[in-house]
Amino acid sequence: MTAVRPDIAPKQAPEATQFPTGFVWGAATAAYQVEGAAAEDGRTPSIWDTFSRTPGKVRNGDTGDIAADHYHRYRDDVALMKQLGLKAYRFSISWSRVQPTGRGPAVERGLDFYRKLVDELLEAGIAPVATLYHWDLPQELEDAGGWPQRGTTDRFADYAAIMAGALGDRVATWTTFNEPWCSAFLGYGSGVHAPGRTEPASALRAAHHLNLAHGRAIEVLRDQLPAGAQTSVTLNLHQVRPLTASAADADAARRIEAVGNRIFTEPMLRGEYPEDLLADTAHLVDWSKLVQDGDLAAISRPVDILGINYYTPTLVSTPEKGEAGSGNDVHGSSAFSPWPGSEHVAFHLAEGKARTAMDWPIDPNGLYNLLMDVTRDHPGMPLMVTENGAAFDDYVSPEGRVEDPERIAYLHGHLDAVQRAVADGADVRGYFLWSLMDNFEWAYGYSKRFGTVYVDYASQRRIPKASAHWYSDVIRRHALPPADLS
Ligand code: IFM
Repeated sequence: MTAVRPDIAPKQAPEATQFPTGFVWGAATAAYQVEGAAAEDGRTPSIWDTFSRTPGKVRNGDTGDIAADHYHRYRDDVALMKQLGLKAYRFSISWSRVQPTGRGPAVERGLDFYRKLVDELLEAGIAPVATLYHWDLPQELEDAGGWPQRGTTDRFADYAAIMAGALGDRVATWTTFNEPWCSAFLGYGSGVHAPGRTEPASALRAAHHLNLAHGRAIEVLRDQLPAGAQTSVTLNLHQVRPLTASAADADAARRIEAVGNRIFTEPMLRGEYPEDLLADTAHLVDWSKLVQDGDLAAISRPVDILGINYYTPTLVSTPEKGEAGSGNDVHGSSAFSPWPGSEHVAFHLAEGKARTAMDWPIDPNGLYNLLMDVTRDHPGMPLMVTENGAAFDDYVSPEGRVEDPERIAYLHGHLDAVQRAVADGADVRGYFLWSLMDNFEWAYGYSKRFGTVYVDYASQRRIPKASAHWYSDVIRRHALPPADLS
């Protein structure tokens, strides 16, 4: 046996840093984006069915009628998730599938789909993470006034109770809303999302009612779920940066932070609306009437986890003299601003950075900064990256493969940012890649592919992209591979 001299250690790759013990590895989807089966088993239209059927609203006139046909193919999809080694699957529930009119008794066939999906996941050793609302309000509730109407919060609390009753025994992690900013401000402000209304005051009213509905649902979930269950909300917090060091640009950043982030985080996590937000928007709504006694106590019921979705930073400035606001806002183009009270702020895309197919600059430091900012502002808050990923113009090679090195680089950079934030004190509990598979990208229809699994929509064949194999390897290692292997 050859003795190894202590001063000459065998050559080894440096130990890769492990993610924390218990760190959850997942992928996410949303009901309208993947399920299809839009008119099956009692499901009725949601605002997205109506919106996507409205000429000119969605690219190519695409709809979610069939989408990735997950409703019929969920067994194969779960098998694929298992094969990739996913530990958790974040999906959303289609409200109008389980409660078609948004009120009254539930439809068992609708509930059965989610029961079967969850059972399949549990059988495969994959933890289900259920989101109650990912933008698809039953159309009947929009017809009755939608989120700007306070009564919609009662409907949501009832719906939360139905779902807790149906799945509470088998789903351990619940999220009330996904990105309520988009529901309020893209849905009722700029109108680039369903229901397509362009009413700044309604957008603010919607934001308050989404907050209230969140708090009321947390109360219901807490009452009905077993003690160990975790509750959460997912916010697309904007990583806002001023374009220059000028005082005017700093004020533009403050305004966008207020109506983009603090309008949700402050009432939810501190039980108050920010004074500067109330002042910036006082000409649009009378907050003293909108926010009723007891609302803030309800909204601030504690959550166990704060979900954070991040894609790209938000770069803002005050407009040059004579220039209108808006500019290169990444949230789609509209003559109407999604920023009530701050319509004059100008938006920019950072120069000198690679971009995704959405034209969004790639900036992993934005995720690091966001996680650190939230940790600074809300110390001790457990965080979960509930969405992160990128669209690229993927295609199938003649050999039947989908090579997506840009997505691998994107994921590597952002997971590295998560690791740096954890090392610097952020309590990040997990990461969900957006998205498990290509799907209906809202106003962009099927023109943008965010999946780590390619979907050939004509045949509904699934092809794991190179990034899916890479992600699978990360999960197996519980660490990032060396950069030159990725
Ligand atoms: O596809 C969406 C998802 O539904 C919500 N967050 C952003 C994703 C990419 O735009």
